[in-house]
Amino acid sequence: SVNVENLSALSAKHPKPANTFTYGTAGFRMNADLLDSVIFRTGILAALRSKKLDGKVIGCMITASHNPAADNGVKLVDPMGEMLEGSWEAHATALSNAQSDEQLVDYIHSMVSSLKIDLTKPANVIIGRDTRPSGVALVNAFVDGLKVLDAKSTDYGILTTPQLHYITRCLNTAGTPEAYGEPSAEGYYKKLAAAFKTLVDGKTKLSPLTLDCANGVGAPKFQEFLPYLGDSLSVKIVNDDIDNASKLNLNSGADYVKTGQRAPVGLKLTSQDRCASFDGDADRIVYYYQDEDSTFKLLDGDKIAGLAAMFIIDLVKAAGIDSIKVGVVQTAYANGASTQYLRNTLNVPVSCVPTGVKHLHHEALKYDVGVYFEANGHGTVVFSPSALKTIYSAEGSSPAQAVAIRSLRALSEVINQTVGDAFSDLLLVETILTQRQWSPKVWDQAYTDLPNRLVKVVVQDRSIFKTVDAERKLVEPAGLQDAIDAIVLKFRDGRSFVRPSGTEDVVRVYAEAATRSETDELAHRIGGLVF
Ligand code: NG1
Ligand code: ZN
Repeated sequence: SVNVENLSALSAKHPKPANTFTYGTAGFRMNADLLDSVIFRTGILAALRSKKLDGKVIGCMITASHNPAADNGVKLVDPMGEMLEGSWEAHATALSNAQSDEQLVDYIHSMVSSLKIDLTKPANVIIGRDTRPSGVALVNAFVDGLKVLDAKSTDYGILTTPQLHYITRCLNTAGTPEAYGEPSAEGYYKKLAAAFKTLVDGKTKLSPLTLDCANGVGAPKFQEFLPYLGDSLSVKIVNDDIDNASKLNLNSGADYVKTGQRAPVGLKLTSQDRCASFDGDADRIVYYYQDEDSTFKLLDGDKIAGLAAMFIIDLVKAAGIDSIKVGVVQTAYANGASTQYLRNTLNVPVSCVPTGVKHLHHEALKYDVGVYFEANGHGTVVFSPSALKTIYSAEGSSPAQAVAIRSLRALSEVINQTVGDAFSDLLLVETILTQRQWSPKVWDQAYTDLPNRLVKVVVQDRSIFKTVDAERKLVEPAGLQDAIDAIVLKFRDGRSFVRPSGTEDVVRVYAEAATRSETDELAHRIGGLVF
């Protein structure tokens, strides 16, 4: 059983405030001042998780992604680089809310017995954090949590979220046939750069990409990455001021660009220039450019998914291995025009799942090659073991087939298969645009987005909103969905849904329709129903 004296001594350093906490879609995330006890207790949970999995390495990332500089957060990563198993989220929540050391010990013991955790097993945990100043103290709180159960920890310092996922998987697969790479940031750079160079080898280089790093961890890390890419890619980094903490995500970054459908500060858009924005922990990316008539054009996660699916389908055909079936996974926030394009033009199966990467990732694993993206730019591509086997054993019966097979192999290496990764997704998009010699405008021509609007509505209690059908329909409060349906019917190409956010204390209203003004009116009217 747990050494209670040891626990009490450590716990006394991390007293719990009166607040109630929830481990949500993105782990725990809130103002950093509230996080000390939560992160200490998440350390205890990480140690339990590792012991449960026979000492496998568990990852811990301290970040609040696109949220303001004053926030921070924590999420745990399972051994293969995936999000913490869903059923453990409730344990995280319960531990964080225990009112006393006694309750804490009781809960740990109840987990030990119900989950059959052998406390004598070793525990190994690795830690990464973004550039937030609050990160250092929170790492210390987490390490204190690990000490409760004598877990071994390695602090990797500042990393992007996807790098932490990558390293976790590398450590757990080392020396096995599934070995994923060298477990370090350097190993990550080498792997991605080598694959990218293979993919663009012999092709005419594109004009430079302007990259907004949201004054976050993506800036120093992409800078660190550039030498590995050599002259295969030219990138001009903007918004790279990580020394002024308050500038993090401020009027910049993927979330700002996607939500506001406008360019970030610190970046001058000129006609046809290719630009991209990372979010604060570099797991999301969106592209954009300015049209001849000076309109801002967004190439979001849906556009990236369409581009990637198109390219992979062509490549699989060119390689002569079209037994490999490609599928795409979206959420309800995907633009209706993108779903139409995927289904009707590319003829790929499309699934819709609830918000949250774990749902998308899980569903994507059902395809040979599963492309998944949230509209906000978080996503990746996963290759099933059997698809990888086919790709690595195929030889091709013509030089053209051999070239396509080589590209597919490199593509599976350039893509971070553990989680959505802005660096890796950037290289994926740059690969496709280079191979096709496409401008962003040509990419954009695949389909035209329906005008859309996403609004936040502050309500008294968002827990009364209950959804079904991948969050597209409300079952509670009673009658509300009928009222929504009646309004939507009146709008051409109208679609709207309402769901409680999993990360903020708001209800989100999404609307799309044939024109901008109809969309705005639809969003306004549905918002009025909720309020
Ligand atoms: P919530 O707050 O549950 O809508 C938001 C994003 C998700 C996802 C999570 C995790 C939207 C509409 N929602 O979830 O896509 O990224 O945060 O960060 O963008
Ligand atoms: Zn993020």
